[in-house]
Amino acid sequence: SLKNTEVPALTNKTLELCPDTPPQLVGPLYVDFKNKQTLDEVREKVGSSLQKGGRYKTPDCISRQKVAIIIPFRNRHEHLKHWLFYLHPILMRQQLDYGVYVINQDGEGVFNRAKLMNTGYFEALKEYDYECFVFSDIDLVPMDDRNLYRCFDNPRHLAVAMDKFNFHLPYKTYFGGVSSLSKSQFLKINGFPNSYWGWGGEDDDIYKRIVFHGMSISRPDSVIGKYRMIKHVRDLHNEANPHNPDKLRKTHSTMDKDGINSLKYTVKEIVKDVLYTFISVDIQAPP
Ligand code: UD2
Ligand code: MN
Repeated sequence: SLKNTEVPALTNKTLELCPDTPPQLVGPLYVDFKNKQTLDEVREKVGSSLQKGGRYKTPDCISRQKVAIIIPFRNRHEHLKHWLFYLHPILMRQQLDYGVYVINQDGEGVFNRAKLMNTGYFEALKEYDYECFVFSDIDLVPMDDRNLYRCFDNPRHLAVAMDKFNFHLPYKTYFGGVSSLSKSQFLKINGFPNSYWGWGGEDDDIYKRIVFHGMSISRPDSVIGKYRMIKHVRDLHNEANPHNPDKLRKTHSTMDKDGINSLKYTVKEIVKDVLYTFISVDIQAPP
């Protein structure tokens, strides 16, 4: 061991693969959304460890996976600030090689969460050889850093115990909130549906795609899987869509033609903040 006056020799030591359980995790976390800090203060706090565009690679070891975090987004800047404040330190402790992609729906048309997530998958892959994709709502913060933002042998549902559902799964097949799929799992199900405009149903469609393609859902336990959701009202232009339940009855016949193989959008702008990559996209939303 080194005495505290000794300087470690600058060896060109080769890094080893990161341990399966990251050693810096602390477990349960205190989470609330009362703090009034600005985005600049968040930049000061965590920005110095990041590369432009919200990219990070642990210096301690070779990360086990390259992970793109994909966030469907429009007009939730206050939530984004909280998310960045909490998530960056957690993801760093998890020793990931990751990037944060905020996929902003351009214009005022009807919102489409699943299509934005497909778009994020595609855009992230243009930047880096990501092998794992974590899809997260902007308003969900994990309450335990042992909930690993990486991929597993089966598609993973991470948000299993949310405060808004009394820290329980609302139903057994629920797949909303936060999930992770490896590149091959995502491709196997042809990505997500593009046709669910407005609120509801798209998460159940994704669940069915997974099951219909012979996979099952992996989940953390309900202690590690606790989440807080920032309280909010339903956004404008994201009303519950009464056609979505009908769509859901047809997943089996539509899934192989509606998905990443039929995705169409145009990129309007890409902005690289230190904390995230912000990609504005026109997804041809109905007015
Ligand atoms: C639930 C699910 C969500 C999704 C949705 C149905 C939870 C915690 N989450 O969310 O995963 O299945 O139902 O579509 O139960 N967003 C914007 N701007 C908008 C509208 C939506 O940024 O104008 C994004 C944002 O990331 C948000 C997400 O879409 O967190 C889901 O929308 P929500 O939070 O309004 O819906 P919620 O909480 O009922
Ligand atoms: Mn929400």
